[in-house]
Amino acid sequence: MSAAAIAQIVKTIKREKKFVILSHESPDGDAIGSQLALCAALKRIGKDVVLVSDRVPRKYQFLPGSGDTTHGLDVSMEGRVAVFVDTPTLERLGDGGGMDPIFKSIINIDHHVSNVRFGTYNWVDVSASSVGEMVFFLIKRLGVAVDENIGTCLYVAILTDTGMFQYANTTRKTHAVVGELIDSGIDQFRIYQNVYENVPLAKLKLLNESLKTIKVDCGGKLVSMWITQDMFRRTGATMELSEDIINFARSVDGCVVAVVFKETQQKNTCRVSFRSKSKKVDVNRVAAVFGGGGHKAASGCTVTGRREDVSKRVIGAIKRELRHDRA
Ligand SMILES: [Mn+2]
Repeated sequence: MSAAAIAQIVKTIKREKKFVILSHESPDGDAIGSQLALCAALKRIGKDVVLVSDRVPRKYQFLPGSGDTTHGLDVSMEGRVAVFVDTPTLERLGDGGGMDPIFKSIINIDHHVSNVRFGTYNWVDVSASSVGEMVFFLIKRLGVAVDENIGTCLYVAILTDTGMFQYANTTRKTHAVVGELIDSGIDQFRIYQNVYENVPLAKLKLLNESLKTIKVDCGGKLVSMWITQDMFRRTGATMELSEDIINFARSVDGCVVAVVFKETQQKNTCRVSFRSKSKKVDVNRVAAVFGGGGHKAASGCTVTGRREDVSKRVIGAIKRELRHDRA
């Protein structure tokens, strides 16, 4: 299945000339790292490539090529082959939603279990730690050598999607790929500093505020936190800076499911993120109740309603899923 999909994608890339590489809104390390690596590789084999991205988060702006991205889609994208990475559905495309009919064809490369196979060619490998890991194999299949620039982008993709190789999605294969990336000459220490030790003070202030809301339920198995619009205002932090605050809830002793509620600028609308620490507890299923999705161990959705109601409905859905945790 996978092998046939890769072969078709390689054939399509070799045959076509013009590409646009896209990913989901609010790009994470895997999205932007995979996009940049693939973009560099396609350019190396003489392709005309455009990379479309939401604003690149500050901590990824050191990545080679990150200054060369375009916002949103326009008519100049017409007739190009679209390559989507790390994007489970076209709804998560943000700005570009609804623009898909303009593409000549769509290549969909992803590892989300919730991927809806929207592409002309779909390569979805839920066993891959990250799309970065998949793109590494694709680049090799295209006959492009992984140099330091490509290696740096792929390393960031893998590093961030595995939570620094700590999550259950980290495999022997992941480490084998990383071994090859190290051989390409990447500077892991510099990458680590850029991604993890470059924290704006506003983020720590936001963390401080949100930690005050931490609450445990279900005998300690469910740990939840809130980040309100008021907190964003008081601390001057942006939504982007709230990205990994959920890891503090997740790290609590005995926690099985961590959930963070983030109020968006839209009235009565929350972005809800989930993490599961148990193989038996599938938070993709929880997010799906509210029209969202993701992975078994990490997912998200958007829920509308008053604060207390949103909290009650979401925690109710988690409680039902937590029944699977009883050994
Ligand atoms: Mn990913």
